[in-house]
Amino acid sequence: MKLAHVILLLLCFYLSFCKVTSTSDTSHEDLVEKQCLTEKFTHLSCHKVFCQPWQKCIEGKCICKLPYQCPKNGTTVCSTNGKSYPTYCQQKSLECIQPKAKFLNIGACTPSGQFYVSLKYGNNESEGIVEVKLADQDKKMFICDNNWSMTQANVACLDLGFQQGALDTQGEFHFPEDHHMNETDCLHVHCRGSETSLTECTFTKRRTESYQGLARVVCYTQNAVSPTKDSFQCVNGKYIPQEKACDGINHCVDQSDELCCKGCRGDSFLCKSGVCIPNKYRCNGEVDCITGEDESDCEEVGYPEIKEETEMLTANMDAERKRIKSFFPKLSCGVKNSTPVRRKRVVGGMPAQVGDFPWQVAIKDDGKINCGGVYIGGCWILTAAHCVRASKAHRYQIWTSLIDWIKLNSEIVIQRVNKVIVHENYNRGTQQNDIALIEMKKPSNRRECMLPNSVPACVPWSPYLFHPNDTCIVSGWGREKGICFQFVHQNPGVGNGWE
Ligand SMILES: [Ca+2]
Ligand SMILES: [Ca+2]
Repeated sequence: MKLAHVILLLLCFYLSFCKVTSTSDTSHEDLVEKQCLTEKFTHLSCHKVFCQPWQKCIEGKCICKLPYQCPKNGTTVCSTNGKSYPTYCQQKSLECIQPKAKFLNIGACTPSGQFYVSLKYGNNESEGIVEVKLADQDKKMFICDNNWSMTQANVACLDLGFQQGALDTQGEFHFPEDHHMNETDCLHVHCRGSETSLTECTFTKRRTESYQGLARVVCYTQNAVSPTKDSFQCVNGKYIPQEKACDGINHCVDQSDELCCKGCRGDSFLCKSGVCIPNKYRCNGEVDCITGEDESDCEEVGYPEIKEETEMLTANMDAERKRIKSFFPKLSCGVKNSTPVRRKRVVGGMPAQVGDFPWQVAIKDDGKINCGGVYIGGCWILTAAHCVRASKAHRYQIWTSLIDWIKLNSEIVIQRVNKVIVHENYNRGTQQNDIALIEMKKPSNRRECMLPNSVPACVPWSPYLFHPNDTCIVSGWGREKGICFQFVHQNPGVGNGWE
């Protein structure tokens, strides 16, 4: 066979291979939701993503917590300002307020413990082969290039003061001729992408090592890139290629390339909130989508853990971040007590069973039940403003666990009302802002209201929880065959009037 034939054969093979793998290729499709971009969402937009454990969500923005608002449990952490802090969360909350004081190492500060990262053999100071010196080691080491990606590269550039992270993880940099090094002697680093310094990532060394390439980076500088029609502009001003948006990888550093997506490309997963997350975050035991679906239907998905012989050189701060999160209150709303039983539903309403809607309450006014309400936790009930009057709080009773108004069930608990708060802009004529809160009376010897059979409904924590065409269920009391029942309506679930 002639050489030309061999090349042709290889080309055919290559093309057919490409054809097979590109059936779901979305690399050239624009998956970005243009309208959403005008909102300028970033990693600090808590209607789209969760805040860090050292931040709190106020009106859609992640704000720094104060150190005392962190959980107390944890290990001492040393910061680059030379001070030790009792926990990682406290150090990060202070760093959030004063960004110069970064994480240095776990444990107390030591006089010699400095970490630094530098770029070697580049053509200028914004590029090169990545070299680090870990806080508790004397020797400088290079980083291996397997597992080296934009996630790691962005953190390295950020650490070096390039606020927009990395441009590329490639680059032709050569060792000087007289340089001799053992290229198996490099470190592995794993970052989550939200770190502000490379020392916050986990460094490991594999025990058995063969020849490795070394990690390279070109950091992003303003004049490094001129935008084209195929560029995506991040909220922080960085330009990235259009096809790097909506692929689950945070190229922008501020995550703005992953927050306005109608689909996701590559190895990533689309949250209902329009956010692309890496596929490896699916069913990993941590809720990453603000709408929670990355952790639902997880039975079949499970990745076997590949154990490699590695030596941990620095602490795993990502595990520490997850541990801090585990101290926060768990989601305790919107989940009913009873095990769900599959039943056929009738459009138009059907009787409910005990425990089906444990947040549903009835508001009794002068012996009649005219309105329902929703228990939202603590002593609070949410209802419609047209159902109540602030001046008549003493008249109302809250009946919980009521199923049948004619045949009273044994689970019912009756609560007195302390206060009614009607929306300050409620308009009785137009029914605008038709919403009110009812505070129930606490038992005299208790600090909280006790509702043994009730579970609070979730108050939406993001406007992206619900979408057009989502199926909703409306619960309340209605008349069915002349008897008063708690009933449910399935789609079309419009309206809130179940009087
Ligand atoms: Ca991306
Ligand atoms: Ca997850």
